[in-house]
Amino acid sequence: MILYGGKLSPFVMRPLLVSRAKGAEVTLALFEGGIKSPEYLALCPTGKMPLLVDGDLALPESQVIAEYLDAALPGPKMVPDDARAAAKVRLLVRLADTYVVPNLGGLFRGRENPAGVPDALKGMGEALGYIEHYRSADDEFAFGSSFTLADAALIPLFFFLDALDGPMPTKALIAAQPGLAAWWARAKASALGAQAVAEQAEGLKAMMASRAG
Ligand SMILES: N[C@@H](CCC(=O)N[C@@H](CS)C(=O)NCC(=O)O)C(=O)O
Repeated sequence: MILYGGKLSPFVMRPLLVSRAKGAEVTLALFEGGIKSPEYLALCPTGKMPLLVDGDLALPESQVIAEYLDAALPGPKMVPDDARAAAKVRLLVRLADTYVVPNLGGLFRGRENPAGVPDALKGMGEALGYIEHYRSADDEFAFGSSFTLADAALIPLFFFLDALDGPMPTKALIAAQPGLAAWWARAKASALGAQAVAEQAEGLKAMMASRAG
């Protein structure tokens, strides 16, 4: 199995985290020729990362890959068996993808489009509020007492909320949600979270250096 993509991408880090949490880290690689090459587009017409190749299966979309790895790899299950608990895990992921991701895009594009930043900040504050609403504040992990698909989705997105802070008050948005803030402090201090954050920070530094040069 090869997972194509770079570690800075929250969508690449999501399935990578799932594989690590299951104790069976997938091989990560950059696609030779890049994600806009005809060879890549033949496997993945969206031209986005990540792409998982497992034999004759070429699977795009981070959450689909994460669910596939959960089903295909040995190790602890990333979705609880209980139907209600499973729905809550999937809800947190869906809220992240539907509300956090688009606003993160707005914040990330802030340098080129500063006019879009206030709306993105407002939207991000609301998105974090939705997640706070559906979490139990005393849950150790995003949901419940073990690492799930929800942690795998949220950790690499929250990395950017820390990283973008300064010119934009993104840490304050987290602090406004006490349960989530406590989760994030625990998540980034955990072995899996600290590794992901360090790797994304390295990726961000490399991206900034390439933009500056
Ligand atoms: N919905 C996709 C989003 C993937 C995505 O947007 N990946 C970005 C990297 S963070 C990408 O490949 N962008 C390149 C492009 O759009 O040209 C997923 O969950 O996998």
